[in-house]
Amino acid sequence: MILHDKISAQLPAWRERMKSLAKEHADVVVDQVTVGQVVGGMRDIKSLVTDISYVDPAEGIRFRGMSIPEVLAALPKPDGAEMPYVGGLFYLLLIGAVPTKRQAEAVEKEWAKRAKVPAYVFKMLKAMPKDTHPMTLLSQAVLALQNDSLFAKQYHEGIKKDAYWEPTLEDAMNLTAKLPVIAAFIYRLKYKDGGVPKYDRKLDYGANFARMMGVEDEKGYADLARLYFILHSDHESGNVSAHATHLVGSTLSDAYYAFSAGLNGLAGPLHGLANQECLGWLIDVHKKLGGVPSREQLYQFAWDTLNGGKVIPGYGHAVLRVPDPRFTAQMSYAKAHFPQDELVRLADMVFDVVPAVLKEQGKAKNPAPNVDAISGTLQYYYGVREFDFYTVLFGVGRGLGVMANLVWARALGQPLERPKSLSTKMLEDIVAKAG
Ligand code: HAX
Repeated sequence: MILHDKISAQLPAWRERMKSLAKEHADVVVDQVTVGQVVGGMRDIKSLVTDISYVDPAEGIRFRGMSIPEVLAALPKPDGAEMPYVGGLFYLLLIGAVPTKRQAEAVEKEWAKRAKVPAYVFKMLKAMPKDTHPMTLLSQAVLALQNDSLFAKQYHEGIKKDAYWEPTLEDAMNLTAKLPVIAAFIYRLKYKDGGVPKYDRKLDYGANFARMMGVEDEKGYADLARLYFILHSDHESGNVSAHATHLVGSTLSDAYYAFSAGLNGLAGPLHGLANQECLGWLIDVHKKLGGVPSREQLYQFAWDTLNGGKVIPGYGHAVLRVPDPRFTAQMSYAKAHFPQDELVRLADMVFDVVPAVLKEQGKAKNPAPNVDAISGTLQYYYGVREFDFYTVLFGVGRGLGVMANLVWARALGQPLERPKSLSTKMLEDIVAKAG
């Protein structure tokens, strides 16, 4: 497989670099840790390593050193499409180079071969209560596939440590291939007629997803799906879904166990669930204020939300300190394709008004929009209007980033994670000693 051979060729050099850091420079100090960081959710403690993506607080995400606009311009596209192959993005994340069209298509072909979801998974999903949250269904489906893990099987047969990454790559390909099928199945099971059409080997990941979802404008939605999955794929290693996947994977749990854990983290309102909450907030504004409001009305509505003790979803970020380039990319897409849509106009006005309100309130370190401030609006336009499904879409995209990371974590022999905890008294003693 193309990805296997490319990783294999790079591996000796990466292993040398990692070995040199671990053996020769292990005592070099990276940073200090403050009491504020220890009691404050470990913000900014530099303690994870990944070469797949990096979030610059003042600039946003770069995938393998490339900004979002650079990625969207450089990756090859299916004929007639506006957005690149998702397979090309997966290649970039795993290999660290922009693929040719043929290479991106080779990844797409691998996915098409592996997309079939075993019938028992669908049967299990169908047996769940009708009001089960779609994220629960997605996480369950991923866990149910664990039975097929090649890594788990080969590990128990005694595979050598150096080769762990190879069945992990197989698991990563098998899992990412099935995610859009499972997601579309969940959508149709919960909100439509149930069942999905078979994966079409002639179509790419994005087009297949649009077809399986059964939306009206398949071509437009295929481009949105490509954009959405690419933008949501990776956001360095410290965010909850990536970190939970990595943490669980560090026990040598396989890709399925690890990603199911990551999805459970993504389901939280402070993380992936914010996209459904954000659109809910926009629609609330629209309904209560009778359409696109005046700036003054919106200003007051935002303050009412804050005074009600709630956060404004889609705004703020733990690392970023500027508007999220993933927000900007989606807003540009919406403005280019359907600028007159009322929710797009409203989201744009919110972008104008809410940062000022958050600044006045003075609490949020970053008053700018994050990825979730607009993503639901785009789905809504294409007729995917079931809010609680939106985090599932995020999950499909996030699968790409965390799986690429898991493959490299195995390839470089990243160890079991085990940070140290202190008691409150110990912290107080440290403070007293510092004077
Ligand atoms: N509205 C109101 N208050 C906000 C706020 C917002 N959008 N963003 C931050 N604040 C508040 C925090 O609640 C916190 O208040 P307290 O001191 O009373 O606890 C204070 O400002 C400082 O927070 P911070 O340091 O700026 O932000 P954190 O790193 O703690 O949290 C969050 C980052 C993204 C969780 C936060 O900004 C938030 O809750 N935003 C709204 C929810 C959201 O959009 N989540 C999605 C984030 C992107 C993502 O991961 N997607 O998956």
